[in-house]
Amino acid sequence: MKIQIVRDVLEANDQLAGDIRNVAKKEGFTLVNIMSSPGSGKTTFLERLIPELTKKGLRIAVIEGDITTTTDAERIAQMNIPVAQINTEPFGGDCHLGAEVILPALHKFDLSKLDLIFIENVGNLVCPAEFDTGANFNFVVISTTEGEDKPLKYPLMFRVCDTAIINKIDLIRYLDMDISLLEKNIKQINSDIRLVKCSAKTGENLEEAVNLIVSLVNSR
Ligand SMILES: Nc1nc2c(ncn2[C@@H]2O[C@H](COP(=O)(O)OP(=O)(O)O)[C@@H](O)[C@H]2O)c(=O)[nH]1
Ligand SMILES: [Mg+2]
Repeated sequence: MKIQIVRDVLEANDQLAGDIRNVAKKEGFTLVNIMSSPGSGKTTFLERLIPELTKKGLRIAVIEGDITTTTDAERIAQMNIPVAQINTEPFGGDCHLGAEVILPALHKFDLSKLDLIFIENVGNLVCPAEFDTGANFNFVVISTTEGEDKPLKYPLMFRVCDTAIINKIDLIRYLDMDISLLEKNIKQINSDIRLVKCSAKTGENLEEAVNLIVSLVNSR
């Protein structure tokens, strides 16, 4: 019985995720879901990326997911782009965003005026990977301070993502970490995943992420 309930929840979510992809196709926007553990640099990455993507002519909005607080949404709103905040605390403090909360958040925007919508998912390497948000592309941000073994410990996250952003490369020189081992572990879980190494803090190699996102939007 319990298993049946879980299956029903996931099936309902998958159906709504399909509806979201239909809305994206009809309205002509691309939806990119960004996931990571807390503190990997999702918001900093968006703060750096969005001005560059705007310069390339993309009209952008962000859906911010957190259990509580609007701090990230406030950081994003400073860039004068549309932001929708989802707090999961009123409905049980969910550790992920499901398609049922993404769909109404999308309708807060004037979708005809947008090319690209980012979701900053709740910081967590487990639950967000289990729920399809309806995104066209899934990114995981993994920072150098998290250790080389996380892809092996949290494989589903790396399996469902098409791109892994290895962030905080500016810190490597201070850390006892082997970045090639981290890359090897990510590829062991998902040999097709794209890897982009950058620093959202210093801006090092962010151009590669910018160009990648522009090409993903243009590919649709
Ligand atoms: N050194 C360094 N710090 C970073 C980098 N990216 C983010 N941070 C810092 O990491 C902390 C968490 O970043 P934040 O963007 O809030 O992470 P989030 O929880 O994934 O959204 C903040 O103190 C950021 O300044 C980076 O590339 N290098
Ligand atoms: Mg954040």
